[in-house]
Amino acid sequence: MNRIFSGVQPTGNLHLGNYLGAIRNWVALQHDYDCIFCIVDLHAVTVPQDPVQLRAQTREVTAAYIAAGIDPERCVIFNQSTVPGHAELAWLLGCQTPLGWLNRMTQFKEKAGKQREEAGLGLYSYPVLMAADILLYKATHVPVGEDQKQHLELSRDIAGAFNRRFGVEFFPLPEPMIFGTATRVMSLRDGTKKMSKSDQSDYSRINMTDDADAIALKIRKAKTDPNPLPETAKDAEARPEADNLLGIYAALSDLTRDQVIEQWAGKSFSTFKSDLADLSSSVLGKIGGEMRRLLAEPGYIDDILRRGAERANAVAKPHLQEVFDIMGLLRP
Ligand code: AQP
Repeated sequence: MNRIFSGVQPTGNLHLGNYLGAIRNWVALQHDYDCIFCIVDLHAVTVPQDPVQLRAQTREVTAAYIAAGIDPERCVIFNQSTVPGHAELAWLLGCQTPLGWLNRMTQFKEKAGKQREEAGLGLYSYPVLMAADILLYKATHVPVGEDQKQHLELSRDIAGAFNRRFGVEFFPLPEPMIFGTATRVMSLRDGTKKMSKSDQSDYSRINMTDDADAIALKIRKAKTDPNPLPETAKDAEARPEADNLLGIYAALSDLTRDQVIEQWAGKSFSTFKSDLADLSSSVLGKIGGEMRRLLAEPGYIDDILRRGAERANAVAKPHLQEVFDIMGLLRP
């Protein structure tokens, strides 16, 4: 069976983008693939984290996976730092990765910004760790949002470079799976920026744990232009904030973007926004409630992570052993 690996960073408030761009798709895929879902805490520490918050957020992401419908019996759920193979393979693959490849990564440029000289080495080599995450399990498919496309391409390049360098067909080239109508959910305050956990403005994102009032307020305040809703897909494309809300509506209601445009063409934003708020609350309300219930039982969550780590280690260790052998690293 083909294998999926994917993950979310425990870096703050999980939002509608993480849900629609990633977690929701995983729920649908879990029946057809051998699935490994990680809480990527080693990625989180590429920027400063408060240790107390990091622990809490790791449990929160785990709760979100389960509350959204990922079955912890069927799928492996674990946090990355409990499987040492991720860091070990990242080192070995880093030794095969030219600096020029990493210099092209736009996420580093965006996250480091003007503080490039102060940014940590981990932030720079983040995509190598991501390649290691995937290749450690010889995953064949990686469902992610649009923002991770470049990193996925690099993972394929690194896998290919390793295979060529040692003359083997060891790592499969992982296929990105970017699908759904909301592969890139944008900020509610700025249709040119993606919805993000680290955005300073609370009104920019809908959190997975927001209640109905918070969701309604954020959608009401979402930036739109003064015109009625677009009449055509072309018109929508030229209006990023409207297009974003239409995409969210389509994803939450399992309709195509064109169907939603047709349904709301020329109507006022106020009725559309109130409908969108109801739709968002009905989907996220259930998940948020279940997350709160699970988070009240940290022992249950930790048990799932512990069992997940055992299962992940059992897959990872033999692969890493083979990498050592291929590279000539003696294990006396
Ligand atoms: N806005 C988004 N639209 C669609 N998909 C998204 N994803 C993230 N933001 C959007 C997808 O969610 C998965 C997990 O993302 P992540 O936690 O690893 O980190 P990120 O991509 O850096 O996401 P954030 O939430 O924006 O975090 P910060 O603020 O820390 O950078 C991935 O599959 C991602 O594609």
